[in-house]
Amino acid sequence: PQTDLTFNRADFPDDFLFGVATSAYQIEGHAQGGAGTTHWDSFAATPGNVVRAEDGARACDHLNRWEGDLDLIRDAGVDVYRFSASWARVMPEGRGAANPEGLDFYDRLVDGMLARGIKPALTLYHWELPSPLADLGGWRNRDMAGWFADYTETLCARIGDRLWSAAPVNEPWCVAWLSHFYGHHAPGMRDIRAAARAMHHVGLAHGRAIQAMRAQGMGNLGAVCNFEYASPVDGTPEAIKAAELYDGIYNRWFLGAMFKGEYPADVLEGLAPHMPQGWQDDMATIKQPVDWLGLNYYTRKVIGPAAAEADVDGSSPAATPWPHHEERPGPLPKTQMGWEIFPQGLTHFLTFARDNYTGDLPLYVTENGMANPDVIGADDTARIDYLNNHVAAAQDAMAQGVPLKGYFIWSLMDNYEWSLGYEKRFGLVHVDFDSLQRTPKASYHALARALARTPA
Ligand code: PNW
Repeated sequence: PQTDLTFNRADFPDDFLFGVATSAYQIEGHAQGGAGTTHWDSFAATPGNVVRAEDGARACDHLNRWEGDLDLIRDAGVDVYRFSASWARVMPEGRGAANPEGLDFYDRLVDGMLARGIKPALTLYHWELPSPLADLGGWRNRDMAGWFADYTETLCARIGDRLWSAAPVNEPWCVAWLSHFYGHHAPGMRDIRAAARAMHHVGLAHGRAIQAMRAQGMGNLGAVCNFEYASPVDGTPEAIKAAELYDGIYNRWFLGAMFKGEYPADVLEGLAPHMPQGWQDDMATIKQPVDWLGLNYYTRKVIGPAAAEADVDGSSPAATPWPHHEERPGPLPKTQMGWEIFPQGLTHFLTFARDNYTGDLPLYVTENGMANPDVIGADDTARIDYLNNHVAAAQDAMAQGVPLKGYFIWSLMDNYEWSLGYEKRFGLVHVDFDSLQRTPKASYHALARALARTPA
């Protein structure tokens, strides 16, 4: 194990950017500042959905501690901060009147970044859907695209002039599939029809938001998708087919829509009966020109065909009429999330995106990092190893000509890890969730040293 990061700024082109990432609901403290309730508040309150039914009501209290948090980003020598805004903080009902306190907060936050020499990279939607819109069907409802474009316009009218970059939706796969097919995230549905609709409407919302920001004259607009390498459990045709389908849903659906205006045929074959009427007419809107693609990458999954008789009570996706797959235990070392560590997957997806979808377009790794148990001080070597191995994997892709322009670590600080609550710690900075005190970990100090080493 290494106790220091093995890379330097000098190993990268002068304009290569290093960043850290967070999201609104995971850090801000959602019960404060006039934000409306979201589907994550109600999902978390329903027993069985979230570990210890924890929610984001207080989280890291970033709403009141943002200045110190921005100081931490600056002091690590980080170039760019990928943050998100909460729709329900900006528009408590999801539509109509804006919350002045919410707009003021993001306005101050952006100015605070600029004052510290940090580039602001906005994500408009990182999963906290205003409850009134969830009650109208949320992502199952086609009207979401228009409501999202209106929210985008309202927020960007206030802060769009000072952003370095903006992206509409964090990880469309999580918004659609993880939340409506697996039921692991709000709204916790397990329904192929809901999932298919969400898979389409979230893409449409992306396209409409890009159009809205272009109309305001904004530039450097991108898309942020997540990727998981799918390894078949064995060489049987069934396992290979299951892994290909997993790959199609996860890694090819949104890239196909956003960059080619078409869905992958192998996935569409199963989803077509569940798609909303007239979806074909939306493909031109989804395929908006963007200025960059962001890839979030953490792990691979070992995939096999599902056991035929699994979960006949209808309580799990295995019972839905869909040619599904099943996750199998993998042999590689794992993080605190139980996720296998597989850096080669990052090289794969960077070259895969370039070769099949994005060509010369700038790419960013917009999230990468690992959860490591709650230990402050020196014992953060697993995270340092993880970062070393993944940065090296990104450099492999660059050596193959991939136009990678930056790398963001998830996350600045420990935060609300969704259905796994506060126990999974992704932060470079430790947060004590009683006192809310921040303590930089060994990985934070290592990053500060790596970024201080300037190109000759
Ligand atoms: C990403 N999965 O989420 C998110 O963008 C972050 O908000 C999150 O904290 C981070 O990764 C770490 O989990 C994911 O179950 C959450 O496959 C879950 C999955 C994938 C991505």
